[in-house]
Amino acid sequence: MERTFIAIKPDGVQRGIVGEIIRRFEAKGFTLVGLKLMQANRELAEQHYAVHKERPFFAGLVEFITSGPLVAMVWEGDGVIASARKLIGATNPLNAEPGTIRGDYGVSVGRNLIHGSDAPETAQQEIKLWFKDEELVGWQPTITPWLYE
Ligand code: IDP
Ligand code: MG
Repeated sequence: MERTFIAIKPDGVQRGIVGEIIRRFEAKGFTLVGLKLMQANRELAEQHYAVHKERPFFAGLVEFITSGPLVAMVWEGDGVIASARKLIGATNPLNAEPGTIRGDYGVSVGRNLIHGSDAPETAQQEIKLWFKDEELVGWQPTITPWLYE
């Protein structure tokens, strides 16, 4: 089954919507296979956002993402990478549809609450970057037959 890396950024933790975000992924039918509260160091943040290192917002982004606790997660399910991006909404919360996490809770691109991997290759890289193998638990919820035919 497909897996994706999701992080509730420090603003999401400070805003007190960790439970609400996890609830949305659970309610959708995805399976939590990794979860930890942590504060990312500069090296980890720079590696995670390496693709953006030439962008003008890079320094501020790394500063922000390392500024406090975040919640790192791995979620599993059929099509979870693309579906999570839909649950999350557009990068700029002002463009994100109501009903999405960024659309419901955010107002600015630099404080958009949550990260989700954008493709299978990045999902694999990010999961490896943020989690050790032994921190991930493969399990099958007993409700699986009620989610998949
Ligand atoms: P994504 O998180 O929706 O995949 P990306 O384009 O990959 O969006 O950008 C990564 C992160 O960088 C965004 O989630 C946001 O936190 C930050 N970011 C992107 N564009 C800007 C900007 O123009 N100003 C400030 N921060 C930005
Ligand atoms: Mg991205």
